[in-house]
Amino acid sequence: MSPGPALVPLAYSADEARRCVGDDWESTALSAYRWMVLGRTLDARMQALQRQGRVGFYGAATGHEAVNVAAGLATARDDWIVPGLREQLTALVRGHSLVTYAHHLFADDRDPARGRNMPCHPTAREVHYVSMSSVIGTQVTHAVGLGLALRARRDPGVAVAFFGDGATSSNDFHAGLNLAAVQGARVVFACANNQWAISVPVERQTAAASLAAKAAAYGLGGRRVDGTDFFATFAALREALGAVRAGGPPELLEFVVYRMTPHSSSDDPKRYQPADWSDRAAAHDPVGRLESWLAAGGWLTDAARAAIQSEAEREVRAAIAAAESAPPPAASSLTEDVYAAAASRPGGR
Ligand SMILES: Cc1ncc(C[n+]2csc(CCOP(=O)(O)OP(=O)(O)O)c2C)c(N)n1
Ligand SMILES: [Mg+2]
Repeated sequence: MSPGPALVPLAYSADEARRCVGDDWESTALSAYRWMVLGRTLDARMQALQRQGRVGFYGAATGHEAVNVAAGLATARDDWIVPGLREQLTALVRGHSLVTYAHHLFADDRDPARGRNMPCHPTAREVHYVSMSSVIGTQVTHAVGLGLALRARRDPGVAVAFFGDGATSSNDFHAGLNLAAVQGARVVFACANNQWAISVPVERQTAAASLAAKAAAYGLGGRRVDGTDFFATFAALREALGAVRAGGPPELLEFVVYRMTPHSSSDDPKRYQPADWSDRAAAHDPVGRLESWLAAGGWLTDAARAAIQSEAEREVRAAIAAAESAPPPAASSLTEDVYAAAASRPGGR
């Protein structure tokens, strides 16, 4: 086998890392790396389980880990995550339990949605992680409504609306950015541009020079950020969140990432991606980039790296075992959580 392409290195001095992340940059970067390894491990395992028929559906976020972890670490408890299709790791970083997430993936009786929602569409109320909608773009306007409510209630939280490059062609993207700008919603728009909307490459999604450039049409600021660079991503999110929290206008951040897996377990990218795509994506692997930066600086030894990897595998295995031992929702529970109480019917049959 060929060794594969060289990683594009992260070129930060320790001082620059401190400027991006803060005085605790070393522990934050290590913690980010741990979470990124967990996300990567979870994706690999779940894609395999889907192929074995043990979970019904899975959408990996492989390649998006730096954005998802930075969002988990840069947001505050009061903030809200309104996800696109791939931000489950953000919910975990914000404190959602991996075991509960596994119950959701197995659609069992301990799934908070009790198997009613499609697997890989979690909701995590306790960490302000709104249920994912597969209907592309609709969450953008939901987040704007949330951001208006936060402002009206003088709530310190900020809503972070995630969406993909494909969603920038949806009506809701345009309506959402316009409304948020005009009304001053407390929202940060975070576009994870993984360069594909299933089989449609981003070049066919827009003729604009960037997705960030679209912000100008609504009178907003837009920034294009390397979403495979944890430091740049964290700094951009922290700055945007701080500015909106301080009463500034909404902002659009475009995180350029590389989708490293099929769109979902129902997709076969060999039918449409160019042959060199996976090599290009591998060169921008966010986990590998942070890992080699940490190793080169002496902050991550081989032994620590191996320990982090095996701990992630242990955690994922334990969560799967817990989920596989839980019963499915009883058929008789089908209308529970739908009606407030079973209505007694006067003169009913
Ligand atoms: C309104 C709507 N149209 C089409 C689809 C089918 N669909 C599911 S995912 C997807 C592509 C989404 O691409 P993008 O926004 O870039 O997000 P990514 O999957 O790359 O994270 C499409 C077209 C849908 N779910 N909703
Ligand atoms: Mg996309």
